[in-house]
Amino acid sequence: MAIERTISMIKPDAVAKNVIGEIYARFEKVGLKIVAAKMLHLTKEQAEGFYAVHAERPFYADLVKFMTSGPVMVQVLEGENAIAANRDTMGATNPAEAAAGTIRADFAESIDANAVHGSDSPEAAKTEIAFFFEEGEICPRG
Ligand code: IDP
Repeated sequence: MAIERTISMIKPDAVAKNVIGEIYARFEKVGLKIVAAKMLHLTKEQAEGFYAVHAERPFYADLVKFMTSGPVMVQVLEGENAIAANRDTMGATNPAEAAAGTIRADFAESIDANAVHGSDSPEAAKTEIAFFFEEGEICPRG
């Protein structure tokens, strides 16, 4: 099995709900290790850049507004098949369709305020990690 790194972001709705620790516990339970983390309040430019792939989608403006509405907690997760393991732990984009016991089923409000982001491919993980972290800010834990 491949050891991978991926980006996880706890979105403004979940930070406001004060469930950062509960969400971290879900990662730890499936063997994902947090190897870097920072809290930040995204600027409009950062949110637009991070979600540039969705720029043509009808929900883009609302997504940027939501993502800048409060602080987010961003972390690099490391572990076996980390990208898929994180996506499985998050659950489906729409919390109404998310499997029981997933982060979105338990903490998300709606398809736009859906608690967490996770990279969806190795290419996205690489780009998103570089978007938030310098290599020297990541601490491999073995
Ligand atoms: P993902 O976060 O599960 O990877 P994506 O399709 O990449 O889902 O969409 C990125 C984010 O855009 C979602 O997490 C959600 O916040 C928002 N989004 C996606 N589809 C819709 C929609 O149909 N309406 C409103 N917001 C949406």
